[in-house]
Amino acid sequence: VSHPLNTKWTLWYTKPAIDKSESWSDLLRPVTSFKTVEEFWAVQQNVPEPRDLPMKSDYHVFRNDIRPEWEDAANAKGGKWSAQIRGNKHSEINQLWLKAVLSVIGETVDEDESEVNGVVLSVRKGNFKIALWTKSESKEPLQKIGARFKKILELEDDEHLDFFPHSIANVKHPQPAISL
Ligand code: M7G
Repeated sequence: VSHPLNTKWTLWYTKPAIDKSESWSDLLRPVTSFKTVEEFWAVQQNVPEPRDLPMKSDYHVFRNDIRPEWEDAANAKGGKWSAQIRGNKHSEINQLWLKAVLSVIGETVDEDESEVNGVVLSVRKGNFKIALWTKSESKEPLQKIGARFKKILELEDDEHLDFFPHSIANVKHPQPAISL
C-alpha cells in the first residue's frame, strides 16, 4: 500500500563551499524526489541527519519543480518564516527538522495548501536555522501559518519566529517584516 502526498517533493542539498570560487549555483543540487509517505521514509532513512551535516550546508525540501531560490517565480513574491534553534536544543535538531518536514509535506502547517513552497534547514556556526518558505508576503494568511509553525518548532514565547520577504534577501542586517 502506498500513501500519496498531495504533490511531489524534492530534497535539495547545498554543500559547503571549499573556496570562494564556488558560487551558489555550483553548490546547490537536487538529491531525490518523493511522492508518497513510504518514499519519504526511505529517503529519510538514507540521508544524513541534521546533526551529522557539515557547517554551512543546507537541506531544502520543495514542492514540485520549485527551486529553493529567491529567483524562482514561485518564491519571488514570497518570503520565509525563520527560526534560530537555541544551543540547548541542538540535541533535538534531528527531531525538530523531521517535525518541520512532516508538517510541510503532510500539509498540516497550511490548511489551504497554497502558501507553503518548502522548508529549509541551515547548519551555521553555533546554530541551526529552520525556515518555512511561502508563496506570498500578504500578512493575513502568514500570521496563521507562522503561529502554527512556531508550535511545530516548539519555540518558547521569548524565542522569535521572524518573517523576511525575499525582496530584502540581499540586505545586510534585515529587519523582519513580522515577528511572532
Ligand atoms: P543564506 O543561507 O540565506 O544566509 O544565504 P545565511 O548563510 O546568512 O544563513 C547565504 C548565501 O548563499 C547568500 O549570501 C547567497 O550568496 C547564497 N544564496 C542563498 N540563497 C537562499 C540564495 C538564493 O535563493 N539565490 C541566490 N542567488 N543565492 C542564494
